[in-house]
Amino acid sequence: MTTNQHLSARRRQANDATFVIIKPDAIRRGLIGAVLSRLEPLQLEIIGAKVVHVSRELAKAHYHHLKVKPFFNQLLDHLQGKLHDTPYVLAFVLWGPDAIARVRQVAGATHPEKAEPMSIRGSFGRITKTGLMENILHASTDQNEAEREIRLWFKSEELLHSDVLPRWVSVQR
Ligand code: IDP
Ligand code: MG
Repeated sequence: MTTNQHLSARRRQANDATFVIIKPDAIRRGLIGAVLSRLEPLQLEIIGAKVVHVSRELAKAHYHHLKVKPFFNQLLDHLQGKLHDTPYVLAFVLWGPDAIARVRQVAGATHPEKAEPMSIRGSFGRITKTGLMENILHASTDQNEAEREIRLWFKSEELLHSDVLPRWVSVQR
């Protein structure tokens, strides 16, 4: 094995890909730049980025694990931008060392009032009177979720250097 092959093998082991959405509440409030500037110091690579008009089907598939919850329909409306008059979200795949856990840490806890104050959700998130969590962004929680979400939202040809990602990205579709 050459030194370069050794290095790329180590990169493969140490890095993971995570999926992030800047939600409609953040877009409506002009917080795209603020969110990205909190993520940028992690020095992850943006290997996928796009504007997505979220269909009901995509919203349902994304949040399928919450379909029994009383707030499910509101959650779908939220992701579709219906509650903020914002007909799109920004979706990203970020790649790098320990990306999933580090992005979750910077994002903060789900409930904005319980999130660490310096986190993105702790800094900018809020709960509305109707119980809507305007928590600014979505970020994958673990490798299985990241895999499922990246497959759901991105085609492999929309991702940069998918050869360094796990095999599931390059074989999809
Ligand atoms: P996460 O976004 O931190 O991963 P999940 O439990 O996966 O949290 O929930 C997905 C989204 O559903 C949350 O980001 C939030 O928008 C919404 N949500 C979760 N729990 C509640 C709740 O108790 N009330 C209202 N909305 C909720
Ligand atoms: Mg989640």
